Amino acid sequence: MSPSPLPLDPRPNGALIFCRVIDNFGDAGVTWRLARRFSALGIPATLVIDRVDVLAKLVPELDSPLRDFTFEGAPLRSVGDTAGVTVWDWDTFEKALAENDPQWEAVRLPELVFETFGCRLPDALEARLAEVANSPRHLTYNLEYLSAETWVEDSHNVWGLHPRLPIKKLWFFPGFTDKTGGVIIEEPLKAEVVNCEKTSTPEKKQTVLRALGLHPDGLTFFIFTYPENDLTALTNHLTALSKKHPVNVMLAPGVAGDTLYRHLQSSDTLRLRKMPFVCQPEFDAVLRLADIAIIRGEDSFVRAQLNGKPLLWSIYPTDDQAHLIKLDAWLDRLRPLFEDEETYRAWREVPEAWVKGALTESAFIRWCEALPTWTTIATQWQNELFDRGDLVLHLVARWQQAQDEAQ
Ligand code: TRH
Repeated sequence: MSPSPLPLDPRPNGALIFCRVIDNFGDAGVTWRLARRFSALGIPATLVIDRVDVLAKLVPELDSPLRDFTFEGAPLRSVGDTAGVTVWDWDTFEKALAENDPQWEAVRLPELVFETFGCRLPDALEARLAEVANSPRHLTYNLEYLSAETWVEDSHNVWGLHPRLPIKKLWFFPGFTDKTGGVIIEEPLKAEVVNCEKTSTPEKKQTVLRALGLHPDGLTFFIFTYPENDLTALTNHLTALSKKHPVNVMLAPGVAGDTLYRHLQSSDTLRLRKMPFVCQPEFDAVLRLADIAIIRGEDSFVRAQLNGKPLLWSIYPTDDQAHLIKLDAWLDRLRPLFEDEETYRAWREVPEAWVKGALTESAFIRWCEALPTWTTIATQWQNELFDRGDLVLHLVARWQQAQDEAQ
């Protein structure tokens, strides 16, 4: 994929994105971001999701009386900075489609369709896709989970056939190399990051930290993690660190955040702040305020990297231990940024130990004290991600390529 900015003409006439929420916020978070990005590029986006209630946590506009319309059979239109994205409840959409409801006709079959994370498209939609199977203007993607593993490059941009119908789906993998689709990078984010670098001063940061009740010169953590992580050890290590340096901890809402809050509340050396659940653009701003992110999932993990933050990745633990392989693959990807093996080892041992529940106090404190080095690496990595380009522009470029091939 070309890392250069891509012209948007010709442009697809719309994107229809399907999402089933497995658990947590990741599926909703990624597909919402995807829809917003299409919309911002002037490509009307529709998100069909089976858990509007989960999405509503990320999009407070959905958590309004308007939301009821979803359950009465009408599409729910979003407002504010979400303008342009139409959200449908999955069952309502499927019913409207199967019954040939005029509301469905209002949506029409846009030229880009997304099955995300193997969620399976509704049968009635696949029947419609079969009707346009010979039109190069229609492209159906199967957008997969993010992984830094090497096999992803071979599976990216590969066609898959439908077992019964004459339709093809293009497997598209987000990723960290030029042979993958990259990650979602909004234009405003890049502008905000550059602006923050240009205009941020220690005094401005101190003012914000003070306003939040935090130490103006504290080493500031943002923590969004899982209850499965070793929160007792983290409590002890943060407390020990705060006896040597001023420490601030901003806690994301949730079970792990509540537990850490209870544990850390009694510390008189550390400043603590429970954060509210904020919308996605504000989530970036919170990350930028932090010096270190202890971050989970897939989308938050990417945001910490795009905002140039050193991080400990609380990758979602799975019983088959596949998460350790995924973590290793990501840690491997950053090796070229380090000048020598010793520094690289010192960096990588801490995220590995954190996920395995084996992080010692001394290793944690050493790692935090080496923060300037990790920040330099995180900034280089951030620039590499920016240079590799935005996933949505790559998706559009692939559709444009299909138009060229058809001529
Ligand atoms: O919620 P998650 O843990 O989701 C994860 C991932 O999807 C993972 O791949 C999956 O296997 C697992 O669930 C089951 O973490 P994630 O992916 O970071 O999603 C959180 C979303 O919530 C992300 O879009 C950022 C957003 N968010 C906000 O917008 N504001 C907030 O205040 C917070 C805390 C999160």
